[in-house]
Amino acid sequence: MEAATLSRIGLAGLAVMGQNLALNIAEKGFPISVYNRTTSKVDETLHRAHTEGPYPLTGHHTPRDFILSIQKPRSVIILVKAGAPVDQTIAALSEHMDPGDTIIDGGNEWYENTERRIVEANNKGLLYLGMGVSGGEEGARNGPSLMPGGSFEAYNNIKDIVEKVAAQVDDGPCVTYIGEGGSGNFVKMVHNGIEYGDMQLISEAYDVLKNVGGLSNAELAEIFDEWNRGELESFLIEITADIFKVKDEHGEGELVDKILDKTGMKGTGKWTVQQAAELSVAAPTIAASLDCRYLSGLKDERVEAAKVLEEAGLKEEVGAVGTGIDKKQLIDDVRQALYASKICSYAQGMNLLRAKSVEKNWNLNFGELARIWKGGCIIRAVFLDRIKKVYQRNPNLASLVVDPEFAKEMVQRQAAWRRVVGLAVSAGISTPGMCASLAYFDTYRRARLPVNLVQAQRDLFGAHTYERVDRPGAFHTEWTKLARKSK
Ligand code: NBP
Repeated sequence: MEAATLSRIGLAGLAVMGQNLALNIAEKGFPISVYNRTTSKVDETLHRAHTEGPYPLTGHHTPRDFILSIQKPRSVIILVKAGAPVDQTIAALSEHMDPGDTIIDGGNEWYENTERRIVEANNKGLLYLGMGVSGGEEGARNGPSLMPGGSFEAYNNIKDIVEKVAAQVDDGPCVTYIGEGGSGNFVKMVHNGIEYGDMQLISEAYDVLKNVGGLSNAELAEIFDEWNRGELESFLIEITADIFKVKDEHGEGELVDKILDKTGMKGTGKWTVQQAAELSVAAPTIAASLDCRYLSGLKDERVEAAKVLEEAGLKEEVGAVGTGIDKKQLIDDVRQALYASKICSYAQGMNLLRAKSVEKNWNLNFGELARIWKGGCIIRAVFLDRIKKVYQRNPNLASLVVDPEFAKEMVQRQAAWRRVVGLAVSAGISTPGMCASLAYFDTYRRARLPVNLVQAQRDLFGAHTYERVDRPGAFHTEWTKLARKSK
């Protein structure tokens, strides 16, 4: 093949993400070769490149033809289902690749798989990147947030491409070299954990406004539209407003009320919580959102529990609380509670990233991470610009909670935050995310906690020793003997 006809880059795996990212890359003027195990998807992508373009995209039906159609050193993005399909795709493609070529896995991959594959690729002289891609179908097509980690040399080979295809915000493209090893996948995983937290908090705000405040879907749409013009401005608030406006084409009212209350999930939220536990980082808001997804899955059990507890005498308190409510005040309180809860949730996510960065020596730049999340991805929000500036001012900040500006905002909002949580608790409306955030705030900000008692208990039954507040050293006391002697 003539060098002039070779593509600049290749992409294998043409489901939702791959197809749209390939078209995005081609649209930006980078000739691209595409391949998929099931070849009908290759033809589908070619058709789209022709009708939406024409764009410089060529389709290939065998791994060999695909690889040989790319200019050297070759860069090949893989967007297939995470896990074994990635290994199988790498095996099929790498057979035809040469030393110096690069494999870029754009899937939601477990970071340790990426670290294993980096070593395997290096053994063949290949370079490797694990690149988190966020923004779903729309982001992939028009500008995602990209989180590439692994070989810096490989990153430099594709820097011009990813900087063009990523979402663009006021301070640059939503992509940066994240760090070595599996850091790109890890950062994407925590991004998803934060996304779980955001979605949970928004659903709680909806629950309180609907079931305590009595707001209709039309009113909710209006409120979320209004919130999207203020400090909460974000993709998730914007799409939530849209959701409330969609009518049910099969019946009365809005579609949102007809959706079964059972959430799906693909595992990145669970990994985030597992990693938080591994690293001894408290992430209660993210964990609460995961637990809520698990509980939502128990639909039949919940329906049964509602019956059993009603028979046991539990009364639905919601209506009773709803009658004496100042709607305007409630809406404003919920907005403030949501914002303050969100700060705590992001504090947890960023602290998890910091702990991992220290453990792995990744040297993550938190200001840059917040910046590349400002556009393209699901958690994109105006608020991330604030987080970026906070970490630019102080890269070693212990927690977002103690940044002077965020601290002030939380203090200003705490009365509203406590009112919402209190009201929800008395109405029997569970707000596990808001409660977890508030408890996190109240635990973190207290100079003294009641765990002196826990330490005493541990020392009593396990001789684990304790430290004292007034003198150094480890102490053990014969608690039971002393307590019973003093009787
Ligand atoms: P899927 O995760 O649904 O995977 C489908 C693709 O994997 C198809 O191209 C399929 O080929 C290929 N594949 C499978 Br399945 N097994 C294979 C094997 N053994 N060998 C070769 N190819 C195989 O696609 P997606 O939803 O586009 O997501 C791709 C990646 O991006 C995933 O890691 C996902 O978690 C991540 N992601 C998705 C989103 C989203 O919004 N969907 C957002 C962000 C990240 P076939 O056509 O021959 O079956």
